[in-house]
Amino acid sequence: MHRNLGGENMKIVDLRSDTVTQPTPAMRDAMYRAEVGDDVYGEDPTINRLERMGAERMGKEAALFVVSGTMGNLVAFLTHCGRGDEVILGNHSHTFLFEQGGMAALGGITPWPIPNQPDGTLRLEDIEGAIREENVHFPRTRLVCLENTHNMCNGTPLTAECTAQVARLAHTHGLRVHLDGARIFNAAAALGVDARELVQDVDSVMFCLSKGLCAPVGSLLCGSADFIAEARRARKVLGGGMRQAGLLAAAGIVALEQMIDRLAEDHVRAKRLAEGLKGIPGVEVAPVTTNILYFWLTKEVSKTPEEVVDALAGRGVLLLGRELGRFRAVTHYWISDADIETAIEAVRAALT
Ligand code: TLP
Repeated sequence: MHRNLGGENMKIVDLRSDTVTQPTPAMRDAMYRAEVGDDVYGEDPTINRLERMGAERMGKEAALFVVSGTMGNLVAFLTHCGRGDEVILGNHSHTFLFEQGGMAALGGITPWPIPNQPDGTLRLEDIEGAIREENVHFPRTRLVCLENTHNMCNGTPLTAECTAQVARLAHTHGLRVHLDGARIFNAAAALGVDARELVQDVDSVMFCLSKGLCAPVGSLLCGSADFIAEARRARKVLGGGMRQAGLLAAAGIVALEQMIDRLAEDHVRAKRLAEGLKGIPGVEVAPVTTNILYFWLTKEVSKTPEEVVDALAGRGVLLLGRELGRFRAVTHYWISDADIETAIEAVRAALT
């Protein structure tokens, strides 16, 4: 991306998120040609195809196209739970921290946050301890929600075994499991497994097309045919019934066909960025396993995070500076090897 700053055409290295990704030329072409229809009548052939492909990729019976990851998670909560039900989730999960408490605000569902371990997992004892007994004073526990990869926990992927253990425990207690799999294909790439293995034990999974996969809009919620039929109602009441949105789904199809197999490249670049940053005095870097990298400054550095973010922006490098006291940089399709070197040098310069 280029931006015109004060007359100079500066290349911008945008590491704030993989949500900033522009659609690829193949996506724009597919959008232009997409066959469309009224999706509320189930008549958009491109959306129908994308939903079939998404379900197949997750090994589930059906899928629902929604505008965002936030909507996909909320639709899942509204479908699994009724008013007064409770959801057990991680205290650093996106669903708890960054979705406006939508489940409570719009669904009358209470979240019960339990500690996320540094690798994004939830301890089985903590889950078990949070499950409510039948008692007239208590809400009813209905659902456990996991996140893979875990955004705030260094983008760490959750293994299939870990997810299976949680699902076994939840199902034994008659609970369901929803997975916020916004970056599930990054998890699969990092672990070297098929994404189906990572989601086979959960009752529903949401994944995003509009992050590392570069589609401009959209996520897919996947689960059993019955679950998705109910979810379609929840999406509609939220105002998320779209009409000729096959224009958007067309880009999603390209995302699934062309953008998954290359995600490992983003992980390599994130690791190179980590290596480079580690060489800069005053910088500490968290372990990197996927495309999300966190770093922070040691006490010896006198600059505030805001000053550092501003200094970097002045050099054309954008990243987030206030993520629980850490900086976040996320690699994606539009970040090249050269951009990584630019970012490393910009951080070095910003700190001296
Ligand atoms: N995450 C965004 C911000 O909201 C923080 C980002 O830049 O990382 N689940 C996870 C794990 C996410 O990281 C996000 C977006 C969502 C859900 C929500 O997706 P959207 O933005 O499509 O609503």
